[in-house]
Amino acid sequence: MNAADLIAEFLLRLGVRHAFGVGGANIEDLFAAVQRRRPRLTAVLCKHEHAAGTAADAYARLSGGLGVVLVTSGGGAMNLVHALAEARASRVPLLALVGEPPIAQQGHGAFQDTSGQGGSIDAYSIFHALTPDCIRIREPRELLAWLAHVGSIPIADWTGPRVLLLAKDIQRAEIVPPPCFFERVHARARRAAASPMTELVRLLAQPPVTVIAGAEVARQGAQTELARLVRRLDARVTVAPDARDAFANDDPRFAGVVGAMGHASATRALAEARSILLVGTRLPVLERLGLEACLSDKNVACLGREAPFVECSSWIDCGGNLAAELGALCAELAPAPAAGSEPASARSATPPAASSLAARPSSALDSRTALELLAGSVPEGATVLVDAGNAGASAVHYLRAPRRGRWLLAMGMAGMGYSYGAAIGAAFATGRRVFVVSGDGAFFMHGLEVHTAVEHDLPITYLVLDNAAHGMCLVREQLLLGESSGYNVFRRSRLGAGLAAMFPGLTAFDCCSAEQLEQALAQCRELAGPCLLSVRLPEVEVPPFAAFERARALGVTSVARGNERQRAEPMRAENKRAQSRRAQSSGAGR
Ligand SMILES: Cc1ncc(C[n+]2csc(CCOP(=O)(O)OP(=O)(O)O)c2C)c(N)n1
Repeated sequence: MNAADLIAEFLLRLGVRHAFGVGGANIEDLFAAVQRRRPRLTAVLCKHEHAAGTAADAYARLSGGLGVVLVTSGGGAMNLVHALAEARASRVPLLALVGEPPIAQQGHGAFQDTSGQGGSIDAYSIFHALTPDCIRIREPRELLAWLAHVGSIPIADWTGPRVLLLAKDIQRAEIVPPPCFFERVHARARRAAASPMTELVRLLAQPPVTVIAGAEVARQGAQTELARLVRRLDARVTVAPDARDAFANDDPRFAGVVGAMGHASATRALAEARSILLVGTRLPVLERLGLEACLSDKNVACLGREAPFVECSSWIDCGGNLAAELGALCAELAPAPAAGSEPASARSATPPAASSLAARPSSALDSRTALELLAGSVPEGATVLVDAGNAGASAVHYLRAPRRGRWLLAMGMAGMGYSYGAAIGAAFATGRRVFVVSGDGAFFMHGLEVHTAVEHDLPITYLVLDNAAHGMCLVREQLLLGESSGYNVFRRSRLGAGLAAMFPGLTAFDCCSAEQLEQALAQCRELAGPCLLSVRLPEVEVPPFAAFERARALGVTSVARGNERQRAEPMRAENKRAQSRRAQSSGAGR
């Protein structure tokens, strides 16, 4: 077999069923090897390498397995940088297979040369800066050694992406794997839990306990073990913004989201606790904003794969074994209170406010109303993908995670547009409906990936909160800088009408009122494939974000769109002058 076939077989042994990518001369052999294994292994063509990378990222986060992305050299490789940075920052197990020109041509003017030779750019240096696990294969036997090494590491123990740079002739080289080569590849082996729990048990014996659950909980499939532990501790639960799926949002013990986009009820639950248990989170700044003072006088303990960013009396490094460690901790604690009794912890927990739609004028359309209407259409087991900006902050605050579903927010890079590629990976990983919530700015960055959803008739509902602005930046400019220069606003567009015309097969709407959105959602509920709802927001709202709390407390709910007309007028005049100059000079040359 050739090296490309060997890699495709290797992926199959790792449990990979879909690989995402964009083709090109230097990666076509790998694409072909993957496609030859359909339907066991299928290549999904994305429209941009960033989307392919984020599709693989979401596929890994949601399946608990490995995400795989295939790109060519040159622009293809460079387009992958952002997605790999997110996977690295969020510790997502992802394998990037990056093609390079044939070795003999490298440094001699090869097409899309990324070898670093002969004055070309060096893809190795770039990817190595993103992940220590980057290797350029120079000979086929190096590939065998690398695959044997990587294949022996359980996916649960990967702490980020790995990059394999493969020249085209290496992909085509004949390789004979040693006997039993594939038998040694581990897909998901897990180590047994063996950590000493004594200190943790002692700390947690001091009630009341409040848990802060992070994204690792759902990614490691540890929700059931967490729920059992919480009952055993009679604890309350708060979650990180990217971890709404760690614990049932309608459980009486649930006290809301912590941090910058979070709920006052979560802060209260933590303030009232004597002991705080971090589970699967390191508590970075956006998660601990507003909690620093409260954390400083508590017993803080942590179960997670990396040391927390906050002072902690006890940290158990559970690697990829969070579920097992939670189970072990539970077993060491005193028995739970009698079933059916009201959780003591829930008595003073106020669940995050859910507004009454009836209390609002029926046609008013703001982010909160739109999200509450969307919530009625999100079934159990669905996945919600939340993008950046005001849209993301509002979704974190107002939208609940679906029961037994998943919730994804790329906090590693917080890069706009993550959700468009990720939705493709999510749909393939779960086979269930995926809901994307994004701003129009994020749509303009990566929204054409909707075409991939149309291509595969994927069950994805896109909700674009269209305020014709980079809303979050506009609010910052006005409320934090005290300026209003207008550069953050755009001209209005009609995404629904435009996309429906552009992509036959896509059901798409522009919704200007709550009634229109309700009707559109009702139609979308009948669909098996993709649909897009562009919600026209008349104002740029001040989002539920800690930095703007003071303004919101003063009743400032939106900001002016700035002086874009004044800014645009001189530009239009300048354009007209330039046009007439061009017309004159081309006339003069005739
Ligand atoms: C790739 C990337 N570039 C820039 C930013 C900085 N940024 C954060 S929010 C935002 C504006 C988001 O606009 P939009 O998607 O329309 O959402 P809105 O805030 O209007 O709801 C920008 C530019 C970012 N997060 N990611």
